Amino acid sequence: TWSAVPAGPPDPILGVTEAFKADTDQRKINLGVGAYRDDAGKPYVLPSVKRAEQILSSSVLDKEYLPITGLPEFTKNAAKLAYGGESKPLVSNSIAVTQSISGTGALRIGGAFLARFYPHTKVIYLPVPSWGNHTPIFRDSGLEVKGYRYFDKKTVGLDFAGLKEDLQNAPEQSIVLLHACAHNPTGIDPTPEQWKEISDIVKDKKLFPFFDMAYQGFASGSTGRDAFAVRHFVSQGHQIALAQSFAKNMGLYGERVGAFSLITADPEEKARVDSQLKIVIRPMYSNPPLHGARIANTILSSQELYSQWEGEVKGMADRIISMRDKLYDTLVGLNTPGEWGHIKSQIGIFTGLTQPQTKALAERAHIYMTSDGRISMAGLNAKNIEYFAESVSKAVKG
Ligand code: PLP
Ligand code: TYF
Repeated sequence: TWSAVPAGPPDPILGVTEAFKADTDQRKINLGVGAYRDDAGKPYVLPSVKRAEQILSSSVLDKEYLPITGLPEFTKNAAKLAYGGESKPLVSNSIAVTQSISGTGALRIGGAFLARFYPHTKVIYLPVPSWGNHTPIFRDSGLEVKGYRYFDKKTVGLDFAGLKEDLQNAPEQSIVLLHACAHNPTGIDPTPEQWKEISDIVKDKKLFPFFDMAYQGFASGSTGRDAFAVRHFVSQGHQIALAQSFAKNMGLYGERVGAFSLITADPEEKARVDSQLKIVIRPMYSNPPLHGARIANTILSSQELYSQWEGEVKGMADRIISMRDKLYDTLVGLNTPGEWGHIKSQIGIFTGLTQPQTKALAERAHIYMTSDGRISMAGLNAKNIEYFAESVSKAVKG
């Protein structure tokens, strides 16, 4: 029956982990997947998450199905975290929000909703480059994917002129995907001033902004500061779509906790949109998982746990920043040819090396990263950073 099914390529990110696992060298380092590791290189379960789980396990809770759009307290609190408690559309009950299977599921619900109901176009513009899963998610949702310029190889920074030109030249009312903070894979974000200009172009051209916020808190260490772009757009009257993930900022990766929201004109429109979100979701997976949403909601709804969690997010962000400083200092200290300032100026988990270095590193030094040269800074720690820096230095010197 399946004789005509061709073998597909492995996932470019998760495939790196497979190669890493197969390597028996003691010094091996996995900088492929963007998952946080503590300073001992181990997966990190946040203490606030452990406390929330203790609270949940001592409560009498059933395992009944959630509603199609998830745990209502969780979605309310997730929206508050993203938009801020004072957000006008939030206060006026004009935000349609549903729980999702983490950020990926939120993007997929959004893609499917837009493909079905956005009246103006089926084209979505992604930054070049973008997270590798964006293109398949939106394509499988029924949208057509195009790109806008984002990364400037020459400056290892934002191609702001190219970005503006491409958005200005896009047909009016096109859909534009924006990484809210900690851009994956480049680690380069627009400045607040640049976000304001982007917001103006989006308004001028009547573009539809779809924000992907997978790293709220990871860029600056503050969830409020990292929501700047989202909140600025909303304050300017944009009716945005937003995909949120709690995988990274709560370390809830495998629990699959996320939210998708759409700003609508008023509560009556919100109710109609809500009803159609349910119709999109119901045949996909009926209703979302319970446990992770309970954990996230326990943290978001307790003042004490919330402040503890904010401290833990900052701790993760700060550890990554300290690794950036250490890597920069060590590379420069070893007189490594080239300009390494971007390691310190980039934001969030990821930093880019170049492709020939990637290959040399994997082959000679047992260091694994994606083939575009992206490294996950979270995989570096006090024990392996010098070996890593020395290996990069050697690879660059040739
Ligand atoms: N969006 C971006 C930019 C990401 O980097 C990721 C994961 O790394 C996601 C969305 C979705 O992740 P998840 O489905 O685990 O929340
Ligand atoms: O960019 C990353 O490393 C994360 C991890 O199907 C990831 O997105 C990779 C593949 C995937 C889900 C998460």
